[in-house]
Amino acid sequence: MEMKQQLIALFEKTFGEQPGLFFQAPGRVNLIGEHTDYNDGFVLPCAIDYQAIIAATPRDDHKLVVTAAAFDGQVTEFELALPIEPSENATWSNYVRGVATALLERGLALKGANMAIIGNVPQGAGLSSSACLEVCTGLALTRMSDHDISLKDLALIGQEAENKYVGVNCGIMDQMVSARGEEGHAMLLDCRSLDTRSIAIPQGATVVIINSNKKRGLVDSEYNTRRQQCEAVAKHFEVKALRDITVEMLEARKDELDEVAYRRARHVVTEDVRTLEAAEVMPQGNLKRMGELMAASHISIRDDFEITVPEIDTIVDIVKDVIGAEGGVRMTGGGFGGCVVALTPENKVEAIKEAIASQYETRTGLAADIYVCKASQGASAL
Ligand code: GAF
Repeated sequence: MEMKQQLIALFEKTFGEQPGLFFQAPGRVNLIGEHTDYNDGFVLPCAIDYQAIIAATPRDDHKLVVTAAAFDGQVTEFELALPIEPSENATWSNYVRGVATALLERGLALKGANMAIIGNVPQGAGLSSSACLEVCTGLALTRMSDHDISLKDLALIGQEAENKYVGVNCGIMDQMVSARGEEGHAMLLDCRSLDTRSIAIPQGATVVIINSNKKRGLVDSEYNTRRQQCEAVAKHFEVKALRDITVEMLEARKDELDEVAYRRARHVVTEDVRTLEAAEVMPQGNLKRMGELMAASHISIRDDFEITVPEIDTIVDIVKDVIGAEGGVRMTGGGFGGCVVALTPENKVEAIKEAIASQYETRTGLAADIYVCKASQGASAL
């Protein structure tokens, strides 16, 4: 059954009525610019054709009653008034509760609703299943209460929910591209000004995601540690963020830093340079240069930022052998497991699938999943 049909069936079963409204927000894959967003730097992600969908109808009271297909149709409810307590037995709903809290804290009154949620973004794979749920929830809650707030603000509200309510100190990339992605394009996002530029994915090139299915361990604590390490170097240089340091500045004062701090910072400042170049060469169809930049990015997150795992490095090696100089491959997302992204000519996709099928499990004991994606539009009413 198609995902929307499943959602309608869940809604009818739970609430005994037809849903009136539908909203969607996509997951994302980051082509390049990793762990640069919270350093006020540059990122180049695209929204993908995997998404969260919400079906909803308004209620006459101020209660939000919500169910999720991925959690056996578990139902949870709360009043749309501050404070909203986190749920201990329906923890998935804390994304919804966090977004409602952030909206109410901005002084936006929210009308009650019945809501059902479904999605096909793999959870915990680094493809932003939580960010798209946050953005989709924000869109549904505001549109149903006649608040016409911008997609950019919805992204900021989603990030606030994740930072304050869920406790992951993430940057703005995931929510922003889920809210504002454009079909056929990646988004160059300046994470300081929040200015964006649409960057065309070249004709004939395909975005392929390979999920290592390696369980991501310690990801939140390691993520927050990396962020603190970056902030400490920025403080040492007496600048607001690593965005304000060039590669030359870092090299000139390298001896003032301990070795790990230096490598963390070197990843970030060199990644910004690579990301800006990628935004120039990709729309020109220069997959060869794009491949070099993605390869350098992967080495940098592996050796300097130390957020890859052997399974991920294995996939990168397998795919690199298949595509050679005709595209790029690197780990994508927060790290410590998750996914690899390849930007490759369409005619390499079958060979990538075959190489992964014949080598990955033998080398790691895990089976990978492969998603051939289209760069998609951001959040919308359906
Ligand atoms: C996670 C975070 F949520 C993003 O903000 C970003 O920092 C990313 O990791 C790494 O680039 O997805």
